Amino acid sequence: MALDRTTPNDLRAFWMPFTANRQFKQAPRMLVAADGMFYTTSDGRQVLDGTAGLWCCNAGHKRPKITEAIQKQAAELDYAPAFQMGHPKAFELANRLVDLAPEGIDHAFFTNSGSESVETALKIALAYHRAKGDSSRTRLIGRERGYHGVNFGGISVGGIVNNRRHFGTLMAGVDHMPHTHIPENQWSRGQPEHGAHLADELERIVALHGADTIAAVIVEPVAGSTGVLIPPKGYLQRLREITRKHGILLIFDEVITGFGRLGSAFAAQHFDVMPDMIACAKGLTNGVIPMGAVLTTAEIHDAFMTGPENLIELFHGYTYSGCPIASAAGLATLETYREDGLFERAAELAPYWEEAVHSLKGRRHVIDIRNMGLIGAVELEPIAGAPTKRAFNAFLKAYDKGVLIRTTGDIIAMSPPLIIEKAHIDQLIGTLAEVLDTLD
Ligand code: PXG
Repeated sequence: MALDRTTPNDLRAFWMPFTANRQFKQAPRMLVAADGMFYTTSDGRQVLDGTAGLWCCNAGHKRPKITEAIQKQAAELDYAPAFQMGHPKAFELANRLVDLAPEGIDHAFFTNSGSESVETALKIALAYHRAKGDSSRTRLIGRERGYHGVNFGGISVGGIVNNRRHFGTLMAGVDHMPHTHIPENQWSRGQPEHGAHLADELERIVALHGADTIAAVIVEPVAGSTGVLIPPKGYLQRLREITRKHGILLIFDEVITGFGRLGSAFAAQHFDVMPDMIACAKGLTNGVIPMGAVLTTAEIHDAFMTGPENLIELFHGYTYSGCPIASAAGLATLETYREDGLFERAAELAPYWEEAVHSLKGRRHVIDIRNMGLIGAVELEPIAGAPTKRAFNAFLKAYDKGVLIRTTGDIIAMSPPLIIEKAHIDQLIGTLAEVLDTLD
């Protein structure tokens, strides 16, 4: 098949997301094909994918099983109404998902993205308490530096200032815990030692508002977009104890940690902390077709299953909730993960990855490095008066040298597909080392 390697001659109409549009359009970076660990650019270069797309292509690119499943599904049943109708694959996928999830998670509600999974989880939390007659529980608690997508609920509980400041007053009744990124933990490998006590800040919030006004706490077990913040040892356990003590639901936003990133299906299993809900997306379909899900306990689900059986229990859902092609892609993705043993592979490779990422200590401008599973972050000293510029320059130089990394602020984040080989890790980190040496 001939690849379209041309760049369109008019780039104006497409308003690109989370992108410096004017800068991009002066020097576009176009990807035209992908296979395994590599993208092909419009100028015919191979670029090693150090980020699994945007943390989503965990099985690497162009996986035959997933491609075939999508093609077959499109030819067989392209779409089926999602409300008051069903099709078999959505039910099948829900079963497979709860099989993968921690013991005690029994139901899946489908969405189309991480942002929608977050909104759905927050709404279920509010409606759950109301269904139980606890309707004073309306407050939602997030965390500073948290990223929970871009919809109004998500940016309200989220804690990234640029994602919030332009959009008015956001949702009322939200409070935030402090983030866990403290200087004592510089150069940490895996979970840092210090900071479990930061979970106790929830007690302060409970004392301020009263537990009976709080519906849920939402956190990313490992925060990604904000620059890779790893939970201190004991922190998530403490959060679970405090939420349980006060009847507050605990939601794990596993949009990036789900599907093997830490070496187990979900971070909940890796940390052995059982949340009440898991929001996921991305790796659910290997990033190939938009899809997300909220996974819940039977206790939450069953609280809605009361009243007359002819009535809708939850007034929520999307036209594409569990749509046939996404469901087919999800099933094929989960099979691919299982057949290739990719979660186990991520766990096996994690020590090699850790050594490789930390080998960058001592390079110019590097002020911190942290890692967990197949996630790594290299933080750079910002250029005085020009924050984000140094890391973005690293991104541009790395792309020119054939590796794709991500930056957020002055932090370089890497999250490769779980099929990565040691030689690819060497290429990724070796190229980044060269790039760091040439940065202003
Ligand atoms: N929650 C978390 C924890 C996420 O990381 C979302 C929700 C929203 O998902 P959607 O599918 O609505 O984008 C995310 C998304 C990056 C990066 O490079 C991270 C995300 C998206 C794009 C880029 O860090 N995470």
